[in-house]
Amino acid sequence: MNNLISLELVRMLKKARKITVLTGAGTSAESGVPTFRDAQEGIWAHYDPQELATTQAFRRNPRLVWEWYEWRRNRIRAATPNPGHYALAQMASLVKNLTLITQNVDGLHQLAGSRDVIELHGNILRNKCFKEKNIVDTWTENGSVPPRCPECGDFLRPDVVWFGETLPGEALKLALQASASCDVFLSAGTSTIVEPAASLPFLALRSGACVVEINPVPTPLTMSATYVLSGYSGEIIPHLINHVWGETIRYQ
Ligand code: BV8
Repeated sequence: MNNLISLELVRMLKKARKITVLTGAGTSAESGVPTFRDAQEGIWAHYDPQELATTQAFRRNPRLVWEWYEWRRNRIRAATPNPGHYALAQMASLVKNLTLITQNVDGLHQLAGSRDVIELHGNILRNKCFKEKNIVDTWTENGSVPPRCPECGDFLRPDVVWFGETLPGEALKLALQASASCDVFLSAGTSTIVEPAASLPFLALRSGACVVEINPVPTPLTMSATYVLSGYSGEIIPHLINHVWGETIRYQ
C-alpha cells in the first residue's frame, strides 16, 4: 500500500486548507451494501436499477418499486459502517476544513460519525408523499403497498432522487461550491457516471485542486486525476489517516 501514496501526496494532504470528498456506492460495498451497478440478487437480478429508480417505474408499478426499496432498506439496516466510513469521519477532525458529499442514500457516513453530510441523492431510510413531497415519518399500516400518505391518501415513496429528477437545490449548490474551492478533492467509490455528481471532480480539477481517485477499477476520471489509488476505500482511507496524519482509526 505504501507505494500507492507518494511523498508528494502526503505533503498535499497535510498542507491542504480545504479537502472535499465525494463518495459513491463503492464506499459502502465493504459494509455489504450492493453497489448500484453490481448485479442485483434473487428476484431483483432481472431488473436494472436505473429502470426501477424512476418516477415512471413507480407510476407503472408502485408495489414493485416499493418492494425493491424495502429489500434494499433491509440490506442497509443490517449493514454497519466500514473502516473507510470511520476514517472519513476521523479525517474531519484532522483537516482544517473538510466537506463530505455523498451520492449514497444509506446514511452510513452519519452512522460512522460524519456530520453535515451533503446527501446529493437523498436518503433511502426516509419516506415522503408521492404527490406533496413532504416527509412522512409515521402512517397507518392498512395493507396498502406502498403505504398511503396520512394527509392526502396518495402513495408514499422513498426520499431519494430518481433518474430524471433534479437534485435537492441546496445540496447541489453546497457541493458545487465545495468542489470549486478545495485544495484536494478525494473521489472514492464512484463509477463517475451519474450526473451531475460525476462532474464535481472535473470542476475541482478546473479550479486547480489536486484530485485523488480511490477505486479498484478505472473510471472516466482516472485519466484526468492527479493521483489514482487503486484499491478498496475501506483499506486505503484508513491507511491515509495513518500514513499522512499518524493516527489509527477510532471506531465509535
Ligand atoms: C438530474 C438514488 C436534471 C436512487 C441515484 C447530464 C447532466 C444532468 C443529468 C444527466 C446528464 N446526463 C444524463 C443525465 C441523466 C441522469 C444520469 O446521470 N444518467 C446516467 C446514467 C448517464 N441523471 C439524473 O437523472 C439526475 N438528475 O440531473 O436532473 C436532468 C434530468 C434529466 C436529464 C438532464 C438533466 C439524478 C441522478 C440521481 C439518480 N439517483 N440514487 C436510488 O438509490 O435508488 S444515483 C445512483 O447512482 C446511486 O445514488 C449511486 O450512488 C449513484 C452513482 O453510482 P455510484 O455511486 O458511482 O455507484 P456505482 O455502482 O455506479 O459504482 C460503484 C463504484 O465503486 C465502481 O466504480 C466500483 O469499481 C467501485 N467500488 C466497488 N467496491 C469498492 C469500490 N471503490 C472503492 N472501494 C470499494 N470497496
